[in-house]
Amino acid sequence: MSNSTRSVPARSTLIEMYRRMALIKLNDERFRAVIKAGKIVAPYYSPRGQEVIPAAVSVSLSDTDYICTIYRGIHDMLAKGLPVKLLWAEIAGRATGTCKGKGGPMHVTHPATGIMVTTGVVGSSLPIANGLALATQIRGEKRVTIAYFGDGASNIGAFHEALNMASIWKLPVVFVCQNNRYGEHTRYEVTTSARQIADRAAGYGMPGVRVDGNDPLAMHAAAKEAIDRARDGGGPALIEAMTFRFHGHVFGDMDGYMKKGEKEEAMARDPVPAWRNWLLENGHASEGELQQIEASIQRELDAAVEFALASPEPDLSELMTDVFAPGAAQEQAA
Ligand SMILES: Cc1ncc(C[n+]2csc(CCOP(=O)(O)OP(=O)(O)O)c2C)c(N)n1
Ligand SMILES: [Mg+2]
Repeated sequence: MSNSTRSVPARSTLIEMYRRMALIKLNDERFRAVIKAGKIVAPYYSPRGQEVIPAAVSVSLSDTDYICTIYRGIHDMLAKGLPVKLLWAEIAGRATGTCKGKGGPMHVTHPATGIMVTTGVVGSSLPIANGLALATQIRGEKRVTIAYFGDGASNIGAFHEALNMASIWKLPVVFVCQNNRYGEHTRYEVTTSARQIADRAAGYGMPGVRVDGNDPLAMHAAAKEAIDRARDGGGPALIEAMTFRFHGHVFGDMDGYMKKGEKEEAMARDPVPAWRNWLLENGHASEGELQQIEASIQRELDAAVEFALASPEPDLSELMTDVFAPGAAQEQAA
């Protein structure tokens, strides 16, 4: 990392990127421990290894900017500022969660922090992001929308349609592809015709860049440039962020389809301790300061787990609420 010659952001930004990365890593470790202990039963798509991408993107966003993400999106949500307690309660299916426990891990939404949709339908975050961006454009707001998705999703029709439309209408949306080299159990090369997904941007008349998604400085610079341009009316961009997932597709995945040693090699280059070391070696942070950040995250996680497990499940009377917009249920019934 960080042979990058780009200008280094303010110290507070460097530390904030670390805080968000550490939160994602420690949250993931806690999550896997709690699932293993049988305290929560939920499908879990670990984002471990992909921490840098949303940490570096979201420090250039505000609460009022939007993100759309996917089932492997807990890192995107935490980096955007989703309260940890509400996330845990939602994933545990409790009434105190972001969606009253009725969305679960694949459908977390929290508009107060700009988390507008989480989807299990591959590729569907992109057209939804366009819709949000179009609304902000019509209202004359200076908000930016980020569409997070995977490498596999770039082969779905919705990707191509969404990029075309965003370009034509100059929508303030940044498409962030997290290329972790696999879609479920299939390698990138087996399914994807393009040498680089970033190259596909040219077909839709927008800037496209491939960046090392595990290098916080490179990722931050690419994201900031695209976000600033979109906010200033310059239209959309595609960022292909290269990364690797550490724990297979879904919790319990045995990784038998992976190249031997590939995962171990990626894990040895874990971007979170690498960034921590970089901050220390370059005098941007002290050991004590980073330890304090980590301890504070652990306390927040303790409280979140306790809150989620102590919260009630949604009442049966909630079954049909929040399903239709107000008034629509009656119209449907009529
Ligand atoms: C429309 C659609 N087709 C297929 C699937 C099944 N499916 C779930 S995850 C996945 C792989 C997606 O890979 P990628 O976009 O690279 O995201 P990653 O899981 O690697 O983050 C597929 C094909 C789905 N959920 N939705
Ligand atoms: Mg993938």
